[in-house]
Amino acid sequence: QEGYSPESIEAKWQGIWEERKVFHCETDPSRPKYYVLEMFPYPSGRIHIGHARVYSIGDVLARYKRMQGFNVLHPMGWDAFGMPAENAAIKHGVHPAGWTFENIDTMRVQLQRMGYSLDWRREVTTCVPEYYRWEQLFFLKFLEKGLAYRKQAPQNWCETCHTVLANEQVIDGQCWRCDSQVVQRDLTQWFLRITDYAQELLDDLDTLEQGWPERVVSMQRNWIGRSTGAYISFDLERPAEDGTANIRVFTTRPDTLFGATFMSLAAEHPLVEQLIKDSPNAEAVRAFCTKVKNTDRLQRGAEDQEKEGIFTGAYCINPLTGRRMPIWVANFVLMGYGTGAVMAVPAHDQRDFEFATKYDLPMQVVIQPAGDTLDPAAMTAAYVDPGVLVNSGAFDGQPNEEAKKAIVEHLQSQDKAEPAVTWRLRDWNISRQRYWGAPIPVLYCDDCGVVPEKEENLPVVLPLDVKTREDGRSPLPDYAPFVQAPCPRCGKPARRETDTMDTFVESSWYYIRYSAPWEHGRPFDPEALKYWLPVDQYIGGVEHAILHLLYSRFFVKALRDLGWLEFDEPFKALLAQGMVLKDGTKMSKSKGNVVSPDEMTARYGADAVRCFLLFAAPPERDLDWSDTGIEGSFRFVQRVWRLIDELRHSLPALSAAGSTTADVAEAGLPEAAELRHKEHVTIQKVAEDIGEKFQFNTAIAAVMELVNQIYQGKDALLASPAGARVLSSAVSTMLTVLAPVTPHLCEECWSRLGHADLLAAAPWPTVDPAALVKDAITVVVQVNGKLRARLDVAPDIAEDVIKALALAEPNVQKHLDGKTVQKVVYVPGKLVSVVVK
Ligand code: ANZ
Ligand code: ZN
Repeated sequence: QEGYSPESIEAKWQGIWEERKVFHCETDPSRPKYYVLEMFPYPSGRIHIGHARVYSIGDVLARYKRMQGFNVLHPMGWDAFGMPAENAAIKHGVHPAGWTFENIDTMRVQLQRMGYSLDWRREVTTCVPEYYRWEQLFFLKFLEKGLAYRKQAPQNWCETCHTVLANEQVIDGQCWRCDSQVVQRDLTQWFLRITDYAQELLDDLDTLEQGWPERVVSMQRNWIGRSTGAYISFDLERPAEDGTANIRVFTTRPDTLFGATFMSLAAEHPLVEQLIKDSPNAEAVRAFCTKVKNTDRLQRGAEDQEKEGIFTGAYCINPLTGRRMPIWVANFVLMGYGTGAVMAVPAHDQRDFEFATKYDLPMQVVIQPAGDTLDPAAMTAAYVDPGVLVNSGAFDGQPNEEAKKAIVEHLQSQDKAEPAVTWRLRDWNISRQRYWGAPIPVLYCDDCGVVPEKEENLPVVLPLDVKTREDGRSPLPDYAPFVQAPCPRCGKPARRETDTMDTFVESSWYYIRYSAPWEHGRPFDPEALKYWLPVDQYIGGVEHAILHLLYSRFFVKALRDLGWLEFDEPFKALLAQGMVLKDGTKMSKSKGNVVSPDEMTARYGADAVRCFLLFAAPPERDLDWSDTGIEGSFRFVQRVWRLIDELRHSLPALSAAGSTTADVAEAGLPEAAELRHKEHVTIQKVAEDIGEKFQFNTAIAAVMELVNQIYQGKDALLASPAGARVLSSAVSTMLTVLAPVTPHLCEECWSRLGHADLLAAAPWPTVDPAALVKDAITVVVQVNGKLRARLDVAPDIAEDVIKALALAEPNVQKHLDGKTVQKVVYVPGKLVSVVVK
């Protein structure tokens, strides 16, 4: 008897798999491909248990699909640029590059210890010039096409990180990385015109609904935020000093125009200064605007913020009622959306309602719910639902949806309105004032202005021989060997751009590079790309539901339009896995509840850890790490080990097809029929659970049941050669279907049973449909009265099903050849009779 020692068997099989290149894959259009990808890790130092979970999920799928005959691409790489490297470097006095590469080396070994079936030849590291040179090339192409541009705009600025943040990186007014308060600063930055693709990004979500979680699709829809409505012009009572004669608003509710009783402007609206020029109140208005500008944008957009405003002293005219509307500045109106001006309809918009109530502004009901009368004096909230128009002149009585169109058309004839669509999506600011990133390949020349670097001069290499600064500011602007470079156009001394790209640029296309990462002269090998892409199954955290996925989708569309590729969407299907918690809370160093995969693997082996991570919860759910849970998985793994240890000298060798119904009949034991039945039910269930439902937990549970049944039946079955064959088949099947979960254990057991082939490269077992039926009956098939086949079927099989099965039998087919079937009769439970001529 030999004890289970995961350390030695796991290392042994990892070595053999590597040596025999089992997980290497090649472009091969003659075979069906399957590309499974987990979001690549940031090389932060060590693999944590959350990584181990997502990579275990991906690995089960990869191994399963391989056994199903797919040519599987399962690669790994490193999202290696970014701020933590710089911060760690500052803290520990090391270079970001050194820190990053050391971490990568550590983490690679950790991943290898988990036994993931990865093609390591395809490893991609984003911080090396061989990688980022291509995104510099994409940038130049984008620039040429107007998809990249430079503009000055108020930006989210993090004082702690010394850099701008994309809107997506500001969470509740705070930096997503360091949680410090974000402030607004005017800066000139590089942008990618993702808004050019807003409509397509929205439309194509329909094609993703099948494979993506519903909530991710709807988060993307909201983020893109298409609104249909109209621009409407309001004449100023007195034209402003600079000649401005009207205010344009964007509204989604032109049907409420008769109820617009005042106007709200954003604090940044250029008209404000014009309107208050001669007002005695000018200083107070300016002070208010300054205060508002300094509160961050997200808070200003928030529903629950206290509404505040100030009257400018000026008026405009409602184009339908002809009434004067006081013009206010309001803190909840944003300059970056619509026109920065809002026609306020307090009876039907909640923010306007609160504002009007606070400042005692007039309210007019113009939409009435069917069969009811709203009393403005009694309203405690705006009425925002559909209804019919009232107090709206000629439009009275119209359903409000119809009135939207009618009112815009009416004003359109006077040039006072036009239908419009607006988007919440903003262009993507990719400039970062940080060192550890891919340089943006442009220069500034006194004579030529902004000049793109020449393609043949790429890559613009990030210098590694600089010292990072204590205060976190980028050392690049002060590093002459980098900054000083000749103008690519006129050759005179020019200055290089010292901003680097947002790291989300790297992660927007790494999955394409995996298809042929060794390409030197070009970013992609078109043939490899055509074969492997798009990704069939992407797996990662829901925290990337907006940022990374939207940017990647944009990149694919933009690269497609540049002629680099031919598909429209990067990820056909997406699985958003839950977190790993400890005692119901997130693991964190400060709580001291961090579970390290290394420690667990050292104690229980990678197989038990994988098994637990897959068994403890379905993938989308959060998983609670528990010591009793991992102990349980460890016991199961050992139970399998002991079973094989006990049986390995008594099990007969079998053909790949396993046991047969004849074996069951010959053994003549209920245990034989039951075990063979269980064996095949398990093959089917595990395939469904892994391949279709992603319920790895129930797949493992099914194998556990099979193991139990093997234990129960083994002694009786070993008593006869036919029984032993049934047992042997069930044991082999059990190891095969468990192999994606605990690959080393199964491989070792497999070889101890005398198999010479590798389980990692073995095919998935075939289900015998007859074995799925408990208590099968045998029905004979006759053609013109002669016995031609036997069918093992369920007693209650439907007549049309058994007739079809009978006709499909190869031997029946043979006797039908060239003849016409005249009659097929089923005598239930006994016979299918086919008459041919
Ligand atoms: C009048 C009105 C009446 C509105 C009503 C709504 C309800 P979505 O759907 O998100 O696109 N709005 C327009 N520009 C704005 C800005 N820069 N800052 C804040 N709010 C702004 O929202 C469109 C609505 O948001 C517009 O329709 C406008 O208010 C407001 F019963 O116009 B509405
Ligand atoms: Zn120049």
